[in-house]
Amino acid sequence: MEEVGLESTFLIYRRQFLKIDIKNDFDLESIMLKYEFAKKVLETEIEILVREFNYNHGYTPVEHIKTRIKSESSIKKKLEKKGYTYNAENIIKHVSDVVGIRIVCSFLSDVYDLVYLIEHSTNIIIQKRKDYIAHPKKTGYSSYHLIVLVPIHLQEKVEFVEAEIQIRTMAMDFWATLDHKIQYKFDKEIPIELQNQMAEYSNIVNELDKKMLELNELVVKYNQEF
Ligand code: 0O2
Repeated sequence: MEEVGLESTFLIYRRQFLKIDIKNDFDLESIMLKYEFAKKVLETEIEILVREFNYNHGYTPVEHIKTRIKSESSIKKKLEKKGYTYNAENIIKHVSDVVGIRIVCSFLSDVYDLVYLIEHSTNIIIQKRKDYIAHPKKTGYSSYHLIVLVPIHLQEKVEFVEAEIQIRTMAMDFWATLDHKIQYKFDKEIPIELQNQMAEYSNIVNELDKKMLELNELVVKYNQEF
């Protein structure tokens, strides 16, 4: 008899669930509830991946994690910007970051370790990736984004809910947090000279990340030799 390993069992399980349509329920209250469930599932899944990594390597690649559900006003703003009215169907179709999780790491290499862990998770399905570290945005913004599907096990069915995972270093987080604050201070477009300054400072942040990574590699080497 052919032996079915745990890994292949999970793959079959995943393929079956993928046939389920997640976009068949357009009631606002119920979809917001599903986003709440997806947030909990994603938090737990990421925590398990990180703790398992820590157990296997004796090192945690994560400094801190923050999760949030996008506020109603931010969802409205995003839909308006894209030219859609605020309703459940448009939220599901056009807002991929109602559930957001931000993972902040110490070193650049940790960011890619986290991406690898998530890519190999049997529970999280990657839909889209945006590597703003290899290709920073014009603003100077750097981060690794994954748009994923998270399974939520309801009473009679399993549904897949979209979420955004942002993975970045502490230095990138420092820049992005201040940039976000500056953006909020302006109703209109940010003056071009400030935009240029922020873009220039992001280069400094990226250089610092590279230097800190090199320093960490030296620390590891030093510890191995002595
Ligand atoms: P908030 O308030 O942080 O949630 P999409 O989500 O793909 O439909 P978009 O805007 O093209 O739309 O996606 P993108 O560019 O990948 O950005 C998604 C999120 O990345 C943003 O969400 C921000 O959190 C962050 N981000 C992107 N660009 C910048 C930037 O220049 N500066 C800062 N500080 N953050 C950025 P929201 O919904 O725009 O904002």
